Amino acid sequence: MAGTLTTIFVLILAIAIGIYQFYVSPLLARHGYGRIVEPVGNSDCSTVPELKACEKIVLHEPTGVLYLACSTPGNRLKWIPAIDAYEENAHDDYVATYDPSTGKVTPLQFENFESDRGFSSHGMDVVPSTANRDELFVYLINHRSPLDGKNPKLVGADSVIEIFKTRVTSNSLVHVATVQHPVISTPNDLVGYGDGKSFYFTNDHGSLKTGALRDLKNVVSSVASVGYCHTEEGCSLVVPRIHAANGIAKAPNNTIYVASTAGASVSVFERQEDSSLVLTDFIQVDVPLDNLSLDANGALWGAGFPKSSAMMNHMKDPSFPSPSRGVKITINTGPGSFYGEKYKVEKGFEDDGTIASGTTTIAYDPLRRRLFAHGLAANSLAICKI
Ligand SMILES: *[C@@H]1O[C@H](CO)[C@@H](O)[C@H](O)[C@H]1NC(C)=O
Ligand SMILES: CC(=O)N[C@H]1CO[C@H](CO)[C@@H](O)[C@@H]1O
Repeated sequence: MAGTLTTIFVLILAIAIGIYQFYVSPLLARHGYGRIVEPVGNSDCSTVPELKACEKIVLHEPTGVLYLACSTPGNRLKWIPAIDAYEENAHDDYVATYDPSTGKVTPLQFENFESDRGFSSHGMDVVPSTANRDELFVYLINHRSPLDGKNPKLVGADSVIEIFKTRVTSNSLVHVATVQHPVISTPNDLVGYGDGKSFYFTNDHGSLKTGALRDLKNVVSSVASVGYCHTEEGCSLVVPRIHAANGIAKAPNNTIYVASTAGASVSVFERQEDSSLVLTDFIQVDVPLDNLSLDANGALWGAGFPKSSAMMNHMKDPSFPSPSRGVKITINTGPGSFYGEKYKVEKGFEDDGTIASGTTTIAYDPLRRRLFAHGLAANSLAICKI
Protein backbone atom coordinates (compact mmCIF):
# COMPACT_ATOMS: atom_id res chain seq x y z
CA MET A 1 0.00 0.00 0.00
CA ALA A 2 2.74 2.38 1.00
CA GLY A 3 4.44 1.47 -2.25
CA THR A 4 1.31 2.33 -4.27
CA LEU A 5 0.97 5.65 -2.47
CA THR A 6 4.59 6.45 -3.18
CA THR A 7 4.08 5.58 -6.83
CA ILE A 8 1.00 7.80 -7.03
CA PHE A 9 2.86 10.59 -5.26
CA VAL A 10 5.82 10.27 -7.63
CA LEU A 11 3.44 10.25 -10.60
CA ILE A 12 1.65 13.39 -9.41
CA LEU A 13 4.98 15.05 -8.80
CA ALA A 14 6.19 14.08 -12.27
CA ILE A 15 3.02 15.48 -13.86
CA ALA A 16 3.39 18.68 -11.82
CA ILE A 17 7.01 19.04 -12.91
CA GLY A 18 5.97 18.38 -16.50
CA ILE A 19 3.25 21.04 -16.35
CA TYR A 20 5.75 23.41 -14.77
CA GLN A 21 8.39 22.74 -17.41
CA PHE A 22 6.08 22.85 -20.39
CA TYR A 23 3.69 25.62 -19.45
CA VAL A 24 4.55 27.56 -16.34
CA SER A 25 8.29 27.87 -16.73
CA PRO A 26 8.24 29.24 -20.33
CA LEU A 27 5.47 31.64 -19.31
CA LEU A 28 7.47 32.93 -16.33
CA ALA A 29 10.57 33.19 -18.51
CA ARG A 30 8.69 35.16 -21.17
CA HIS A 31 7.54 37.59 -18.51
CA GLY A 32 11.10 38.02 -17.30
CA TYR A 33 11.51 35.86 -14.20
CA GLY A 34 15.21 35.13 -13.96
CA ARG A 35 15.98 37.28 -17.00
CA ILE A 36 19.15 39.34 -16.78
CA VAL A 37 18.87 42.73 -18.42
CA GLU A 38 21.95 43.32 -20.61
CA PRO A 39 22.70 46.80 -21.89
CA VAL A 40 22.58 47.10 -25.70
CA GLY A 41 22.98 50.39 -27.56
CA ASN A 42 22.50 52.57 -24.47
CA SER A 43 25.97 54.06 -24.01
CA ASP A 44 25.46 57.28 -26.00
CA CYS A 45 22.08 58.63 -25.00
CA SER A 46 20.34 61.81 -23.96
CA THR A 47 16.86 62.53 -22.65
CA VAL A 48 14.24 65.20 -23.31
CA PRO A 49 12.32 65.72 -20.04
CA GLU A 50 9.98 68.27 -21.66
CA LEU A 51 8.25 65.39 -23.40
CA LYS A 52 6.46 63.12 -20.94
CA ALA A 53 4.10 60.17 -21.13
CA CYS A 54 4.16 59.87 -24.92
CA GLU A 55 2.41 56.74 -25.95
CA LYS A 56 3.43 56.79 -29.55
CA ILE A 57 6.34 58.14 -31.62
CA VAL A 58 6.18 58.48 -35.40
CA LEU A 59 9.30 59.53 -37.30
CA HIS A 60 8.97 61.79 -40.34
CA GLU A 61 11.74 60.23 -42.43
CA PRO A 62 12.57 63.08 -44.82
CA THR A 63 13.23 65.62 -42.04
CA GLY A 64 14.10 63.39 -39.05
CA VAL A 65 11.39 65.18 -37.03
CA LEU A 66 9.33 63.16 -34.54
CA TYR A 67 5.59 63.36 -33.92
CA LEU A 68 4.63 62.29 -30.40
CA ALA A 69 1.23 61.61 -28.79
CA CYS A 70 1.75 62.77 -25.20
CA SER A 71 0.14 63.46 -21.85
CA THR A 72 1.48 63.86 -18.32
CA PRO A 73 2.40 60.77 -16.27
CA GLY A 74 -0.11 61.74 -13.56
CA ASN A 75 -3.00 62.33 -15.95
CA ARG A 76 -2.17 59.36 -18.11
CA LEU A 77 -2.48 56.81 -15.35
CA LYS A 78 -5.96 58.07 -14.48
CA TRP A 79 -7.42 57.39 -17.92
CA ILE A 80 -6.19 54.35 -19.86
CA PRO A 81 -9.19 52.43 -21.17
CA ALA A 82 -6.81 49.64 -22.34
CA ILE A 83 -6.08 48.74 -18.71
CA ASP A 84 -9.44 49.73 -17.18
CA ALA A 85 -8.08 52.92 -15.61
CA TYR A 86 -11.08 55.29 -15.46
CA GLU A 87 -10.22 57.33 -12.39
CA GLU A 88 -10.89 60.68 -13.91
CA ASN A 89 -11.18 62.10 -17.36
CA ALA A 90 -7.77 63.40 -18.27
CA HIS A 91 -8.68 64.96 -21.55
CA ASP A 92 -5.92 67.44 -22.10
CA ASP A 93 -3.52 65.24 -24.05
CA TYR A 94 -1.63 66.68 -26.98
CA VAL A 95 0.57 66.01 -29.98
CA ALA A 96 4.01 67.60 -30.22
CA THR A 97 6.84 67.59 -32.70
CA TYR A 98 10.46 67.27 -31.71
CA ASP A 99 13.36 68.18 -33.95
CA PRO A 100 16.47 66.28 -32.80
CA SER A 101 18.77 68.54 -34.82
CA THR A 102 17.73 71.67 -32.90
CA GLY A 103 16.23 70.16 -29.73
CA LYS A 104 13.04 72.12 -30.30
CA VAL A 105 9.75 70.81 -28.87
CA THR A 106 6.59 72.22 -30.50
CA PRO A 107 3.18 71.36 -29.03
CA LEU A 108 0.71 71.43 -31.93
CA GLN A 109 -2.49 73.47 -31.61
CA PHE A 110 -5.76 71.84 -32.66
CA GLU A 111 -7.75 73.85 -35.19
CA ASN A 112 -11.34 73.42 -36.23
CA PHE A 113 -11.65 70.70 -33.58
CA GLU A 114 -14.72 70.99 -31.40
CA SER A 115 -14.80 68.08 -29.04
CA ASP A 116 -16.76 68.71 -25.88
CA ARG A 117 -15.36 65.45 -24.55
CA GLY A 118 -11.76 66.38 -25.18
CA PHE A 119 -8.81 64.52 -26.52
CA SER A 120 -7.22 61.51 -24.85
CA SER A 121 -4.27 60.22 -26.86
CA HIS A 122 -3.20 56.66 -27.63
CA GLY A 123 -2.16 55.25 -31.02
CA MET A 124 -1.14 57.56 -33.84
CA ASP A 125 0.11 57.50 -37.40
CA VAL A 126 1.52 60.34 -39.49
CA VAL A 127 1.60 59.89 -43.26
CA PRO A 128 2.47 62.17 -46.16
CA SER A 129 -0.52 62.98 -48.34
CA THR A 130 -0.48 61.16 -51.68
CA ALA A 131 -1.58 64.35 -53.41
CA ASN A 132 1.04 66.63 -51.85
CA ARG A 133 4.13 65.32 -50.04
CA ASP A 134 4.44 68.48 -47.91
CA GLU A 135 1.05 67.84 -46.44
CA LEU A 136 0.69 65.22 -43.70
CA PHE A 137 -2.30 63.33 -42.40
CA VAL A 138 -2.26 62.62 -38.68
CA TYR A 139 -4.50 59.75 -37.57
CA LEU A 140 -5.17 59.65 -33.83
CA ILE A 141 -7.13 57.45 -31.51
CA ASN A 142 -9.23 59.52 -29.13
CA HIS A 143 -10.64 57.82 -26.04
CA ARG A 144 -13.47 60.23 -25.28
CA SER A 145 -15.52 60.01 -22.11
CA PRO A 146 -18.93 58.40 -22.57
CA LEU A 147 -21.92 60.47 -23.69
CA ASP A 148 -24.51 61.85 -21.28
CA GLY A 149 -22.22 61.56 -18.26
CA LYS A 150 -22.49 57.76 -18.19
CA ASN A 151 -20.08 55.94 -15.87
CA PRO A 152 -17.03 54.84 -17.89
CA LYS A 153 -16.42 51.98 -15.45
CA LEU A 154 -19.71 50.51 -16.66
CA VAL A 155 -19.77 51.45 -20.34
CA GLY A 156 -16.10 52.05 -21.19
CA ALA A 157 -14.75 54.94 -23.22
CA ASP A 158 -16.49 56.31 -26.30
CA SER A 159 -13.47 55.85 -28.54
CA VAL A 160 -13.17 57.30 -32.02
CA ILE A 161 -10.50 57.99 -34.59
CA GLU A 162 -9.68 61.58 -35.45
CA ILE A 163 -8.07 62.60 -38.73
CA PHE A 164 -6.09 65.84 -38.88
CA LYS A 165 -4.08 67.59 -41.56
CA THR A 166 -0.84 69.50 -41.12
CA ARG A 167 2.26 70.63 -42.97
CA VAL A 168 5.80 69.59 -42.24
CA THR A 169 6.80 72.77 -40.41
CA SER A 170 3.37 73.84 -39.18
CA ASN A 171 2.51 74.14 -35.50
CA SER A 172 -1.14 73.32 -35.86
CA LEU A 173 -3.31 70.31 -36.60
CA VAL A 174 -6.40 71.04 -38.66
CA HIS A 175 -9.27 68.66 -38.00
CA VAL A 176 -10.59 66.77 -41.03
CA ALA A 177 -12.91 64.07 -39.67
CA THR A 178 -14.03 62.10 -36.64
CA VAL A 179 -14.61 58.44 -37.48
CA GLN A 180 -17.08 56.78 -35.18
CA HIS A 181 -18.35 53.25 -35.77
CA PRO A 182 -19.51 50.28 -33.67
CA VAL A 183 -16.47 48.20 -34.77
CA ILE A 184 -14.14 50.87 -33.34
CA SER A 185 -14.62 49.50 -29.83
CA THR A 186 -11.30 49.26 -27.96
CA PRO A 187 -8.89 50.88 -30.43
CA ASN A 188 -5.21 50.86 -29.53
CA ASP A 189 -3.02 51.65 -32.51
CA LEU A 190 -3.51 52.35 -36.19
CA VAL A 191 -1.86 52.76 -39.58
CA GLY A 192 -3.21 55.37 -41.96
CA TYR A 193 -3.00 55.97 -45.70
CA GLY A 194 -2.02 59.01 -47.74
CA ASP A 195 -5.58 59.54 -49.02
CA GLY A 196 -6.50 60.96 -45.60
CA LYS A 197 -9.53 58.66 -45.58
CA SER A 198 -8.52 55.10 -44.74
CA PHE A 199 -6.77 53.19 -41.99
CA TYR A 200 -6.37 49.86 -40.21
CA PHE A 201 -6.59 49.72 -36.43
CA THR A 202 -6.32 47.17 -33.62
CA ASN A 203 -8.98 46.70 -30.92
CA ASP A 204 -6.85 45.52 -27.98
CA HIS A 205 -9.84 43.88 -26.24
CA GLY A 206 -12.08 43.31 -29.28
CA SER A 207 -15.62 44.34 -28.43
CA LEU A 208 -15.09 43.90 -24.67
CA LYS A 209 -15.09 47.46 -23.40
CA THR A 210 -15.62 46.44 -19.79
CA GLY A 211 -16.36 43.36 -17.72
CA ALA A 212 -14.71 41.46 -14.89
CA LEU A 213 -13.10 38.74 -16.97
CA ARG A 214 -12.05 41.02 -19.84
CA ASP A 215 -8.32 40.87 -19.15
CA LEU A 216 -8.25 37.17 -18.44
CA LYS A 217 -10.17 36.46 -21.66
CA ASN A 218 -7.73 38.66 -23.54
CA VAL A 219 -4.72 36.75 -22.22
CA VAL A 220 -6.02 33.23 -22.70
CA SER A 221 -8.06 33.61 -25.89
CA SER A 222 -8.33 35.63 -29.08
CA VAL A 223 -10.81 38.38 -28.30
CA ALA A 224 -8.81 41.20 -29.92
CA SER A 225 -9.40 42.23 -33.53
CA VAL A 226 -8.19 44.30 -36.46
CA GLY A 227 -10.53 46.63 -38.35
CA TYR A 228 -10.43 48.74 -41.48
CA CYS A 229 -12.24 52.02 -42.15
CA HIS A 230 -12.73 54.25 -45.13
CA THR A 231 -14.47 57.53 -44.37
CA GLU A 232 -16.80 57.13 -47.37
CA GLU A 233 -17.33 53.38 -47.26
CA GLY A 234 -17.58 52.65 -43.55
CA CYS A 235 -15.74 50.22 -41.28
CA SER A 236 -15.50 46.47 -40.87
CA LEU A 237 -13.47 43.93 -38.93
CA VAL A 238 -10.88 42.39 -41.24
CA VAL A 239 -9.39 40.08 -38.58
CA PRO A 240 -12.25 39.35 -36.18
CA ARG A 241 -10.22 37.24 -33.75
CA ILE A 242 -6.56 37.63 -32.88
CA HIS A 243 -4.61 37.07 -29.66
CA ALA A 244 -3.96 40.22 -27.58
CA ALA A 245 -3.38 42.59 -30.52
CA ASN A 246 -1.60 45.80 -29.70
CA GLY A 247 0.77 47.73 -32.00
CA ILE A 248 0.28 47.77 -35.78
CA ALA A 249 2.71 48.89 -38.50
CA LYS A 250 2.85 48.74 -42.28
CA ALA A 251 5.52 48.45 -44.95
CA PRO A 252 5.27 50.37 -48.24
CA ASN A 253 4.53 47.08 -50.05
CA ASN A 254 1.15 46.33 -48.41
CA THR A 255 2.54 44.15 -45.63
CA ILE A 256 0.87 44.80 -42.28
CA TYR A 257 2.36 43.71 -38.95
CA VAL A 258 0.33 43.23 -35.77
CA ALA A 259 2.02 42.72 -32.39
CA SER A 260 0.60 40.51 -29.66
CA THR A 261 1.46 41.53 -26.10
CA ALA A 262 0.50 38.38 -24.20
CA GLY A 263 1.46 36.19 -27.16
CA ALA A 264 4.96 37.74 -27.48
CA SER A 265 4.64 37.55 -31.26
CA VAL A 266 4.06 39.39 -34.52
CA SER A 267 1.49 38.33 -37.13
CA VAL A 268 2.33 39.31 -40.71
CA PHE A 269 -0.53 40.04 -43.13
CA GLU A 270 -0.79 40.96 -46.81
CA ARG A 271 -3.36 43.56 -47.76
CA GLN A 272 -5.66 42.37 -50.56
CA GLU A 273 -7.42 44.35 -53.32
CA ASP A 274 -10.62 44.45 -51.28
CA SER A 275 -8.70 45.65 -48.17
CA SER A 276 -9.07 42.30 -46.41
CA LEU A 277 -5.93 40.90 -44.74
CA VAL A 278 -4.42 37.47 -45.34
CA LEU A 279 -2.10 36.02 -42.69
CA THR A 280 1.24 35.07 -44.31
CA ASP A 281 3.65 34.66 -41.38
CA PHE A 282 3.88 34.44 -37.63
CA ILE A 283 7.02 35.51 -35.74
CA GLN A 284 7.56 34.33 -32.18
CA VAL A 285 9.74 36.51 -29.96
CA ASP A 286 10.66 35.97 -26.32
CA VAL A 287 9.31 39.06 -24.57
CA PRO A 288 5.80 40.57 -24.44
CA LEU A 289 5.66 43.00 -27.34
CA ASP A 290 4.00 46.32 -27.59
CA ASN A 291 3.99 48.97 -30.24
CA LEU A 292 5.65 48.38 -33.60
CA SER A 293 7.38 50.53 -36.18
CA LEU A 294 9.17 49.88 -39.43
CA ASP A 295 12.40 51.74 -40.15
CA ALA A 296 13.59 53.07 -43.51
CA ASN A 297 15.74 49.95 -44.05
CA GLY A 298 12.76 47.64 -43.63
CA ALA A 299 13.63 46.46 -40.09
CA LEU A 300 10.67 46.08 -37.79
CA TRP A 301 11.13 47.43 -34.24
CA GLY A 302 8.98 46.39 -31.34
CA ALA A 303 8.96 47.80 -27.83
CA GLY A 304 9.41 44.82 -25.52
CA PHE A 305 9.07 44.44 -21.76
CA PRO A 306 11.98 42.35 -20.41
CA LYS A 307 10.38 42.39 -16.93
CA SER A 308 6.59 42.35 -16.81
CA SER A 309 6.49 42.74 -13.02
CA ALA A 310 8.58 45.94 -13.15
CA MET A 311 6.25 47.27 -15.84
CA MET A 312 3.26 46.70 -13.59
CA ASN A 313 4.95 48.63 -10.78
CA HIS A 314 5.90 51.42 -13.20
CA MET A 315 2.24 51.77 -14.25
CA LYS A 316 1.32 52.35 -10.60
CA ASP A 317 4.24 54.66 -9.88
CA PRO A 318 6.00 56.05 -12.98
CA SER A 319 9.16 56.77 -10.96
CA PHE A 320 9.65 53.00 -10.56
CA PRO A 321 12.16 52.04 -13.31
CA SER A 322 11.06 49.37 -15.76
CA PRO A 323 13.64 47.85 -18.15
CA SER A 324 13.11 48.41 -21.87
CA ARG A 325 14.03 46.45 -24.95
CA GLY A 326 14.00 47.28 -28.63
CA VAL A 327 13.28 44.02 -30.46
CA LYS A 328 14.64 44.23 -34.00
CA ILE A 329 13.19 41.88 -36.61
CA THR A 330 14.75 41.59 -40.06
CA ILE A 331 14.62 39.14 -42.96
CA ASN A 332 17.22 36.46 -42.29
CA THR A 333 19.81 36.39 -45.05
CA GLY A 334 22.33 34.33 -43.05
CA PRO A 335 22.89 30.56 -42.96
CA GLY A 336 19.79 29.95 -40.80
CA SER A 337 17.59 30.96 -43.74
CA PHE A 338 18.27 27.54 -45.33
CA TYR A 339 16.61 25.91 -42.36
CA GLY A 340 13.45 27.92 -42.66
CA GLU A 341 14.35 30.67 -40.21
CA LYS A 342 12.85 33.40 -42.28
CA TYR A 343 13.24 36.16 -39.72
CA LYS A 344 16.12 37.22 -37.55
CA VAL A 345 15.01 38.44 -34.10
CA GLU A 346 17.66 40.49 -32.29
CA LYS A 347 18.05 42.73 -29.30
CA GLY A 348 18.55 46.10 -30.97
CA PHE A 349 18.41 48.03 -27.73
CA GLU A 350 18.21 47.21 -24.05
CA ASP A 351 18.34 49.33 -20.94
CA ASP A 352 17.60 48.60 -17.29
CA GLY A 353 15.21 51.54 -16.99
CA THR A 354 17.76 54.20 -16.05
CA ILE A 355 17.70 55.90 -19.46
CA ALA A 356 14.58 54.43 -21.06
CA SER A 357 11.97 53.37 -18.53
CA GLY A 358 8.72 51.58 -19.32
CA THR A 359 9.20 51.99 -23.06
CA THR A 360 6.06 51.31 -25.08
CA THR A 361 7.13 52.86 -28.38
CA ILE A 362 10.40 52.80 -30.31
CA ALA A 363 11.34 54.46 -33.58
CA TYR A 364 14.68 54.06 -35.30
CA ASP A 365 16.13 56.48 -37.84
CA PRO A 366 18.82 54.49 -39.73
CA LEU A 367 19.77 57.51 -41.82
CA ARG A 368 20.81 59.54 -38.79
CA ARG A 369 21.51 56.52 -36.56
CA ARG A 370 19.15 57.67 -33.82
CA LEU A 371 16.94 55.44 -31.73
CA PHE A 372 14.00 57.04 -29.92
CA ALA A 373 12.21 55.42 -26.99
CA HIS A 374 9.25 56.61 -24.96
CA GLY A 375 6.65 55.12 -22.69
CA LEU A 376 3.05 55.77 -21.82
CA ALA A 377 3.99 56.92 -18.30
CA ALA A 378 7.69 57.66 -18.88
CA ASN A 379 9.28 60.84 -17.61
CA SER A 380 11.24 61.76 -20.72
CA LEU A 381 12.00 60.90 -24.31
CA ALA A 382 15.25 58.88 -24.65
CA ILE A 383 17.48 59.32 -27.71
CA CYS A 384 20.42 56.97 -28.29
CA LYS A 385 23.04 57.01 -31.03
CA ILE A 386 23.38 53.45 -32.31
C1 LIG B 1 7.59 43.94 -47.81
O1 LIG B 1 8.50 44.84 -47.19
C2 LIG B 1 9.09 44.33 -46.00
C3 LIG B 1 9.87 45.46 -45.37
O2 LIG B 1 10.78 46.02 -46.25
C4 LIG B 1 9.91 43.10 -46.33
O3 LIG B 1 10.51 42.60 -45.18
C5 LIG B 1 8.99 42.06 -46.94
O4 LIG B 1 9.72 40.95 -47.33
C6 LIG B 1 8.25 42.61 -48.15
N1 LIG B 1 7.24 41.64 -48.54
C7 LIG B 1 7.08 41.25 -49.79
C8 LIG B 1 6.00 40.24 -50.01
O5 LIG B 1 7.77 41.67 -50.71
C1 LIG C 1 -0.33 52.89 -29.69
C2 LIG C 1 0.12 52.46 -28.37
O1 LIG C 1 0.73 53.24 -27.68
N1 LIG C 1 -0.16 51.21 -28.03
C3 LIG C 1 0.22 50.57 -26.80
C4 LIG C 1 1.60 50.92 -26.43
O2 LIG C 1 1.94 50.37 -25.21
C5 LIG C 1 1.08 50.57 -24.11
C6 LIG C 1 1.59 49.81 -22.92
O3 LIG C 1 1.26 48.48 -22.98
C7 LIG C 1 -0.30 50.16 -24.42
O4 LIG C 1 -1.17 50.47 -23.34
C8 LIG C 1 -0.71 50.85 -25.65
O5 LIG C 1 -1.97 50.42 -25.90
